Amino acid sequence: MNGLIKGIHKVEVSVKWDPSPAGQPPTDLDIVAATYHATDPYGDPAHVVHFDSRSPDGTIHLNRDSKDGKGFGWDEVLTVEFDRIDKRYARVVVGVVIQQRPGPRTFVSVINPALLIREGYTDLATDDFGAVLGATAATVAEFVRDDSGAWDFRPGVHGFEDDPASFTRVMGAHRRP
Ligand SMILES: [Ca+2]
Repeated sequence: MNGLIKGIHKVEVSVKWDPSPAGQPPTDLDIVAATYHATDPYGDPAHVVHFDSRSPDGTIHLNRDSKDGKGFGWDEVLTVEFDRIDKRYARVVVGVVIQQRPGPRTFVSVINPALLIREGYTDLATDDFGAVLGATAATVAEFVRDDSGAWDFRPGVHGFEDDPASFTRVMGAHRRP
């Protein structure tokens, strides 16, 4: 499940993890997404979507948010409706950030993290973040509009080890081929 997948219409990006052990600070992961202009696909994001900030056109939104990983099923779910994204935009990058409050944390201390990207009932990609244990954040999906106007999905988890406060600003360039 690691090659290019062509002709994407609507996807769900889901993340789950287990809560911190009793007595320890909560573990909080956040799904974020950024949209990029066709004229500058690796530059600054046109807009960044997180739980408190859906995309202005409503094509990207977080359906579910968790601050601690408690509860059953997927803790955070982001939906992207590619067929409705304006032609001005040609690229969408999705990432997962670990909150660094109250203390620094990387994936090595997140219990049982899991990623699922699917379209309808078809799983497009899964991951356990095992290759990015030292990262504070990671890009987990890249979607690019091709010359025909169709959207392609490029899977792959790429770790980011700097201060995640800067992650959403640079995560587009982070996946430059
Ligand atoms: Ca969260």
